[in-house]
Amino acid sequence: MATSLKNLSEYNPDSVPNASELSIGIVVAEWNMDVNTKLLQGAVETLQKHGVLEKNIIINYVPGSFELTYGARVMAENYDVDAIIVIGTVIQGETPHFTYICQSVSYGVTELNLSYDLPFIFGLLTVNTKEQAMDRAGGKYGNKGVEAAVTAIKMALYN
Ligand code: DLZ
Repeated sequence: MATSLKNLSEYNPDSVPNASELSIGIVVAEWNMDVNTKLLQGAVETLQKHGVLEKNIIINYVPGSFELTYGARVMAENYDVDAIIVIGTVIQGETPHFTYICQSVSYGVTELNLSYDLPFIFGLLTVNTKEQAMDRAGGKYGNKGVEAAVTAIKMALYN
């Protein structure tokens, strides 16, 4: 479904289990940090809303989205977390860079999901313009960070 038909912040709170026992890792890319800060804020607020303690939210940073896979793997190896969200924003430019980065992150996150007994959540915006990114980082189409946090809680308690 196209994002323009869905508000990323809308969900049924009753469908989200209590998360007070969970620890959640978040890896954030520094490229497009103005957008990613809003995604991170949406994710953290949503985790806390459902009971995750501030001390149990571990946040690490990597230079760009391409490095998210490695950052998430290092977090999985070094922290006792129940799910890991990767947050980044890739904006289409004039070169094929966009395609390579998006493919790399989606492939990398899939690989991590298959390699670890731990869910890795895809909190990556892949958009054509900065405006489209802001629309999905707390703007008119909601906040992808909220969606990623809800997904992380559900998948951490998935059985
Ligand atoms: C190089 C690059 C470009 C062109 N665009 C983005 C982007 O839109 N979003 C993002 O998160 N990172 C970008 N990067 C940086 C790469 O992800 C990576 O950090 C560098 O290529 C170094 O490996």
